[in-house]
Amino acid sequence: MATALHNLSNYDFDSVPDASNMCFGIVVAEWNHDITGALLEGCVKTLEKHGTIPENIHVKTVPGSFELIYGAQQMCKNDGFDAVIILGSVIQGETPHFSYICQGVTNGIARLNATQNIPVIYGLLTTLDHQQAVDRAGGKYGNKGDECAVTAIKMAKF
Ligand code: RBF
Repeated sequence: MATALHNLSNYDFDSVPDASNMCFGIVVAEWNHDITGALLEGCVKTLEKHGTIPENIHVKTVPGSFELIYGAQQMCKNDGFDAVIILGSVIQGETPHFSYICQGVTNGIARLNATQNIPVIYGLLTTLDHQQAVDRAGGKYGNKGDECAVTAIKMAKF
């Protein structure tokens, strides 16, 4: 959890397996692109820090977070990937849409994890406002993209 006590970018480097032979698919939502762009940047940088070569990081975009489910499902069909990462940012608005999207994506990604053969890493920021998202996309609580990269490497090794 991203609290004042936990920075999403802090982790024990030596506890992360070597990722030089790993291949990843990343699906990024275009909604709130300032946030999702920062998540992607952190994610790619961290994968490369652990040895993944740029040619083995395959990025695709989808319009909004709801489409991350379909995007991830399509990527799961690629035998070459060791893990798939979804990156999105849902910010609460004035309609109940926020809850429906968050719940839909969460359930959809959970279902993929239970039914597909590769891990799908859940990089969805669900925040009450834009500042809370900025704080977790390279701001004062670190970058959720870094955390997702580390999780993807560990789950690929699993
Ligand atoms: N997609 C996001 O990734 N983040 C959002 O904060 C977000 N808010 C939305 C708010 C409303 C009122 C609507 C209609 C859509 C929103 N979407 C958002 C887009 C959604 O994930 C999806 O792309 C569209 O609903 C089309 O299926």
